Amino acid sequence: MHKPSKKISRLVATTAIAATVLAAQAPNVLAVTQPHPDQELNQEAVKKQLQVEGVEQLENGVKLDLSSDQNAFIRLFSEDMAKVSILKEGEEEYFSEAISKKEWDTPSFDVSEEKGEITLTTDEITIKIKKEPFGIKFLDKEGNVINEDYMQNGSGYDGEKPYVYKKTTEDEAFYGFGEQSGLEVNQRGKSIGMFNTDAYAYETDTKYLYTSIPFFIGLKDEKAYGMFFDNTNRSYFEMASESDDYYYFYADDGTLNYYFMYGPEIEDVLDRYTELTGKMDKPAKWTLGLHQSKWEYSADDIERVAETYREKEIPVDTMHFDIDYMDEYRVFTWSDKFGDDALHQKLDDMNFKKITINDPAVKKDPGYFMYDEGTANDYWAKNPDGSNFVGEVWPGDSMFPDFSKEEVRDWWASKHDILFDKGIDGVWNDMNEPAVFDGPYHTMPLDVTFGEGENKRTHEEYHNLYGHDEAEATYDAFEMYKPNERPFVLTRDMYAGSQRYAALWTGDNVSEWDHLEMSLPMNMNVGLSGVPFVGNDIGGFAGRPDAEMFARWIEVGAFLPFSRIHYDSDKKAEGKKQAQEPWAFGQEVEDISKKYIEMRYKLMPYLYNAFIDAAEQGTPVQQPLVYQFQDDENTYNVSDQFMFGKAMMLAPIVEPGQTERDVYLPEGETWIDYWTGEEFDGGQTITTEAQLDHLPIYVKKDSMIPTREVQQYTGEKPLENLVLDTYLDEKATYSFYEDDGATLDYKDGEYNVTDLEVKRKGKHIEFKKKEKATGYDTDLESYTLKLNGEEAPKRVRAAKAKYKEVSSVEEVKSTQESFFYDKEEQALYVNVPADEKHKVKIFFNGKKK
Ligand code: MIG
Repeated sequence: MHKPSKKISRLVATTAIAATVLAAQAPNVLAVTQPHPDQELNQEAVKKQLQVEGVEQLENGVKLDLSSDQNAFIRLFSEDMAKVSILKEGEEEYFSEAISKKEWDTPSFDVSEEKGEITLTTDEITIKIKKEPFGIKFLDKEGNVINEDYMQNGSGYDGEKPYVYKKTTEDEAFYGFGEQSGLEVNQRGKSIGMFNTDAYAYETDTKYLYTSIPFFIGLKDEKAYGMFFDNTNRSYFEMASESDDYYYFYADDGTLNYYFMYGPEIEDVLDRYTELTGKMDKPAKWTLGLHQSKWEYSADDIERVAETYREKEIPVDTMHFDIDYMDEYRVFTWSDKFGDDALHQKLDDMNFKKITINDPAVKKDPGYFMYDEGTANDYWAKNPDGSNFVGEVWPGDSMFPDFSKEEVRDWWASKHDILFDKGIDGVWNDMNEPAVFDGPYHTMPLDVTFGEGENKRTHEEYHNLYGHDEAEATYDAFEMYKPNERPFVLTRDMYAGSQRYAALWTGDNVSEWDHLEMSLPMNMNVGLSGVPFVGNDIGGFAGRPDAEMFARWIEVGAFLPFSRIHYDSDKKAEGKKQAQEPWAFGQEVEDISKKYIEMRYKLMPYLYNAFIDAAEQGTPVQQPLVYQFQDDENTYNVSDQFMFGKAMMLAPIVEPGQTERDVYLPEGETWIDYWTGEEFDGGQTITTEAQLDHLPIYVKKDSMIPTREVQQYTGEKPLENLVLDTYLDEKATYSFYEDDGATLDYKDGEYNVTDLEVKRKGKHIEFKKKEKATGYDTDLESYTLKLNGEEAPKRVRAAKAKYKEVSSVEEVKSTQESFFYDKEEQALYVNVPADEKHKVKIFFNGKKK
């Protein structure tokens, strides 16, 4: 397999030192924490194999009587997805909170049995179940084996631990697994653990991070399948880490059940997985703008930073309020300065959106309404003896809401008017591992309990769901108080399915080069785990970047799905007072920041549409190359390049002192250097220069990228002119979605979809559009078709109407039925009225290009 060469001086040692220094300064609260030691499987136990002793056909699959008093249920949820459950006597089939769709229409299928093998066949997959020993094989309709049990060990329980062994071969790649450290996108060879952990200043080899998504994609022979191990306990994935012949996954406890879904396209796997676990909502547009944040901004700082953005005309939408806004860290309270209406008014007047952090822990403080109400109603997590669990977090001794109870979630949601009444637009959930400073391994003891009666669960089982349920409660607050607004919840902790409620930021990263590098594969794998809305603290949270690092980071940061500059309090920054706003590093870096942030705002229609795909099909916004190019094996291990939406590929510099890098251009496309217009064939590695202000970007030929004029904040100006930045070979198309970007009115059909097409037809080029949905009252007056790399035209017309030639880009945008040819740029601009009924034809002098 090809791997683009890298000249890396990895700063692992430096990061380790930085983390230790930072941790040493405030040992109790900031130590890099790890959960209790990993539990391993007993190798003797997993050799014991199960036998099938009886078969019963079910409405949607089969039930098998297994030896050792176990039962297996293999159910078909669709023609390409099956759920496998292996249960001990008396246990019921299980759905965790991850699952948003439980009822599926059973696909038509056949069952047969011969030669000790049971076969289930749908139109898309075949499942073969071997009876002695018990083992499962999934095949595609051509009979290729897609995935099969590793028969030496198979699947079952080692005591309380459910496990599954699968066969693999050296060429199989693995992606997904939620939020993972490391510099590689392909997770093959790794030992992965899932136990939500407050991992302040984590490193490239930290095993446990904040979020657990026990889902992955296997890719072999260019065919992809998904595997979702729905078990909320701490789980482990040994991905060919011990042998190239097998991988296995298991959990500390709980039931054995997994979903297998077949692609063969990665795209289809994700679409199906997010049908099962839910898709993200269409986001409010403002959430896609830039966010600015710092722990320990004073109220004055917030105002001053907001003003400076506007003065310097660097686009930004949102200021974040970190924990200091509260009255001594009591959740749902405001301290005088931060609660001052004048501050909120000023921010509102400058058209800022505002997000407040919120922590789960409630100060143990009789007389404080949250404590009193929660105590009176019995809302807290409990010790095994039934008393309330108390643990230390920011407010000191605290209680932990039992978010597993609907009643508690409703109560929590109902308190958000305290934030919303100040005009807060979004809520940021932190510390929801939950982090407990004085608890074992920085969280609660595993025997703390949640729920009651039948629903009672230990912390051990519930741990990875705590953040998920808090996110749901927060999401519910929007439904309660802002019923026609699109919610925005940002969370640090997720389980599978949390994308239904929240966006994810990847916690307390560090201002180190390898963190910038690591952010790429990390986000790409989060995206391949059903969570498109992800970002990392730009510039790094812990520590402080230097000018070069910040410049390179903002170049990537401007293209993150969730784009926020956020940094640690000065106390912990090793004495450095270096600030992390775009202007804090001198003029050059300010200019670079502005250039790329403006580019994000220009690309807003394209970015918003990428998010529409995310909401409708589970499509990641920041994609690894393999997502679109799974037929090109050379993409499988490319970890430092990514697709930003469908058409743009970014190859950032993520190492110090570098001014050039190698770029792999996937096969099957022609690639255009976004800055120079130079064309390259796909299927090769090129070397490109990249001075400090230069982010290498390549566009797929035959693509159309909708852009608009820059705004200082989203919603500053109506979208009246849409520029279709087009790179044409034969035919470029775009299906443009538009709605108000803020409310839920799209659910009542208030949206537009316009299919746009530009086609080369011999000596002329034709532009046409077709309205597919017209429910939204658009402000759009015209399209500016920008054709890159074309000759000067002879004439442009639509039916009988002749478009007139004008002499500048400004003029072409302000007139209609006009065109302008920019000789230097070799770009042709044609302004087409939005209500143009006819095809627009562009004629050239010369021969067909
Ligand atoms: O124990 O609220 O990850 O973004 O600034 C630290 C203060 C608590 C951790 C979050 C970080 C936030 C910080 N929080």
